[in-house]
Formats: sequence, C-alpha cells, structure tokens
Amino acid sequence: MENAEVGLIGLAVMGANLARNISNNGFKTVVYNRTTEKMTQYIEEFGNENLIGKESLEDFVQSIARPRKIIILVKAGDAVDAVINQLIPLVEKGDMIIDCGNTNYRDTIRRTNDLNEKGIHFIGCGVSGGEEGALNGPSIMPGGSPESWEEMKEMWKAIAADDFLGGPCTAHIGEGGAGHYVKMVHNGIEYAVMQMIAEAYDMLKKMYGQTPDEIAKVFKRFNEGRLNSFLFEIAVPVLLKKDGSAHIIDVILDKAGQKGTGKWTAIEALDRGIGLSSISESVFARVNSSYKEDRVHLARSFPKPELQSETTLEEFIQLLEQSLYAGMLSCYAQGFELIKLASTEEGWKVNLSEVSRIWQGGCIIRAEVLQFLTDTYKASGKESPKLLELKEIQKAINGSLPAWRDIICLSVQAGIPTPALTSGLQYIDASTTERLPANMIQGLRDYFGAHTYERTDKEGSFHTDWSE
Ligand code: NBP
Repeated sequence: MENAEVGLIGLAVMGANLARNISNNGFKTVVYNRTTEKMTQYIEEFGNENLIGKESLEDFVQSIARPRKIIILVKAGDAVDAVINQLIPLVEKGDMIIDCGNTNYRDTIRRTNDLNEKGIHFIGCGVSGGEEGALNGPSIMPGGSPESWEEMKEMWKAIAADDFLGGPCTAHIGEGGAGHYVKMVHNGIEYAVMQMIAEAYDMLKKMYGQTPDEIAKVFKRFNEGRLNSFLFEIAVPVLLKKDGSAHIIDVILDKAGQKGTGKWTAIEALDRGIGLSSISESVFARVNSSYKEDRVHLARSFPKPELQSETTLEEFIQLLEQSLYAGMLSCYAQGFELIKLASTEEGWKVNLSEVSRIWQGGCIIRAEVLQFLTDTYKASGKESPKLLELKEIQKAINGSLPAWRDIICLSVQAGIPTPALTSGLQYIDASTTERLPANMIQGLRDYFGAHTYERTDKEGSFHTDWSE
C-alpha cells in the first residue's frame, strides 16, 4: 500500500485495537511498533488491504500521504518523547503527530510548543473506552489546532462511538492540552463513580447482609432506571461471576491501586484552588485501601457498631438509588467546574455541553445522566454555566437530598466509610451555604499570625490585637 491515510505507532492493547477500528472504517492504515515481532504477528492476524505494517520507522513515515497523520499509542511519559524525537527528522512541516495516550496535559502543552516551532502540529487526544472502545468506538477528545481538527475530523467521527442521538462521540475540545485535560477529568469522575458504587455494595453487604447475587439484582434494577450506565452494567457480572462455588468478588483482595489521571485530577483541583471533594476522596479511598495489614490489625481495636435502624431493605434501596443519582450529579458538577476553570485560565474555550455529549458513548463513564446534562446545558442558553445554577439540576439534587442525608447518617451510624458519597453531599452543602464558618478561621489566623481579615460591615483589611 502506498499513501496510507494514517499511521499508528504502538501495538499494545490500545494501539492494536484502534488501528483495527480505523482500518475497518475504510481508512488506509500503516502501523509500526518498536518490537518488530509484535507488528509482524499483528499483521499476520489482522492485516488486510487497508492495514499494513512497516518494520522501519523511515519506511513507515514515507508510506503516509501528506500532510501526515501519525497517531502515537505508547506508554505515557518518556516513551512519547522518545518516539517524537525519532519522528522529528522524518516528518515535514504541516504533518500531524497525535498522542492518544493518557498523557499529562502539561507534557502536551510542552510538546505542542516544541513542535509548533518546527511547523509540526501536535495533538493531545484523550481516548476513553479501554480495549473494547478502541476497537468498536471510543469517546475521542482531541485537542490541538483548529486546522488539525479540520484535517482529522472525518476520521475521528467515523471511528468514534455514537451518542444517545446517534451523533459521533467526538468534538474539538480546544487548543494545546485541552483534550488531555478533559480526558484526565473524565478519569477523575470515573474514580468517584466507581467509589460510590463500591460504597453502595459495601452498605448492602454489611448493613443488610446481602449476598453478591442479591446485590447484583439491586444494581441491575438501578441500571434499568436513571442510573443506567456502563459502570452499573458491568457491576452486575462482576458480582455474579463465580470461581467454583465461590463468588470471585468475595475473594478479590480489597486493595485498589491509584496512579496517573485520578491523582492528577485531585492535584489540579488543589493547584487551581477549586473544590473537588468526591474525586479527591476517591483517590484517598484507594490509598487507604492499600494499607490492608494496618487495617486488619486496627480493626480489632475499633469494633464497628451494630446497625440499629428500622429502615427496611426496600426502603434502604430506594434511598440508595436517590443518593447515587444525586452523588453522580455532584461528581459531574465538580468535574465540569474544574474543566471550566482550567479552560478559562488556559484560554481553551471548552464547550461543556459538547463534553457531556461526547461522554455519552464509548467511554467508561457513559451514563444516561449525561443526556440530562447535555439537554440541561443546551436549554440554559448560556455558554458553559455552573451546573448547580441550573434549575433542572437544582430540582434533581433537591429531590434526592433527604434520602442522601439519610443514607449518610445510616452509614456513619454503622461505621461504614462512604467517603465519595459523603463528600459529594458535603460539596453540595458547602457550595450552597450562605455563611460558612470561615470567619472563625480568619479570626484564629489573625490572632496567631496577624494575617488580617475582611469585614462584612466595612471595606478594607483589618487586624485586631486579640490578647488585649
Ligand atoms: P502501554 O502503555 O502498555 O505501552 C506499550 C507500548 O508502548 C508498546 O507498543 C511498546 O512497544 C511501546 N513503547 C514503550 Br513501553 N516504550 C517505547 C519507546 N521508548 N519507544 C517506542 N515504543 C515504546 O500500552 P497501552 O495499554 O496500549 O496504552 C497506550 C496508551 O493508552 C497509554 O498512555 C495508556 O495510559 C492509554 N490508555 C490505555 C487504556 C487501556 O485500557 N489500556 C485506556 C485508555 C488509555 P514494545 O512493544 O516495543 O515494548
């Protein structure tokens, strides 16, 4: 094949599946992998007239029609720099290098600036959906220049998943690091929603003695309603699957790793100075889970109370459904506020309605609630408003608040940690409280450090000699 329409470097899980998706959609694709054997095996299995491999990077680059579109799907970090440095002497002005990995957006900004100086477009592009999404249609979040979007959009639209109305789950997110930033926040929301599902499982198990099969039934019921989502859908088989007579879920060690995008999202919130409690708490929940030996040891010294509740199982399930719904809305509200702030500070002009639309299909956090968010954003007639300011969102959250408070009370009384659900509620309460006790903090700070304070009754900065 001469003049491939697109080249792809990196044939591990994501690259191998994305290249098949691209070529299956009729785009002539050439692939390259550092370890040649992996490429030849791949082409033996999947190669066809639209999908070929090259052993040398030079031949690979030469076989792509100009302006070249070269997708990189290698391990995020140094490997991306290594591949870019190998490509620089081989590509020409106007060519496009697209990093579809889970790259930190600050690296993307640096690489964009470096390559711009050489006349090469660099596109940081978030791709969500894992192996299955990469093959059959992921959610695609491209950053980069508007020109590169124009060049690439036909392909992105062809290979992306569909939203609820049949549109493609892709849109130009914004310049520079915007695409990777939105993907990072997507993953942060993924952390929080997964943690909420885990907390719901834990409460049903420990407070009501529900078996995995019984909890699967509850989650199946949730998934048939407004909580319908990929994560609730896959929670059912995760609960039901057996290894011999034992449910696998019962023998999986309760330690969850955390690194990369969830942690970056929490750090971003701290760096930019914005509340992101559910996502941050979900990262900490995984950190806490990793101290298994300590927990086992300390559990003997801190016995948990017996639940003294008259709430029946059915009542509890109904309260839980409402809490999870509002909890998910709270997660999205937090994530979208972070994107909005970063977009303003970085000048990206990210369209939040479009973000909620392109997350409706292909990606891990795809959920029916995203259709509600897209509709609500659109109906507001405003450009990227704060979600909590929109009447429909207020109605949905207010409708669930009594149930949510009950669930948190019950979990606290039973000594069951629910950091994501609790902090989601705290986020709503803190964001909607007219007068917070920060006045007390300001008084204390001024006492010990003469940090000064502002007043509600007059302009200016004040200091008091408190000891007098
Ligand atoms: P990995 O992250 O496991 O990376 C393996 C690939 O990187 C192989 O092709 C390997 O080549 C190549 N590579 C490495 Br490592 N160092 C290299 C170097 N110095 N030069 C050239 N190639 C190098 O692959 P993945 O799991 O497919 O993920 C790819 C990207 O997509 C990552 O950023 C990941 O975070 C992101 N992502 C993954 C998923 C998922 O579900 N796995 C989902 C969404 C996003 P070799 O064969 O020669 O070792």
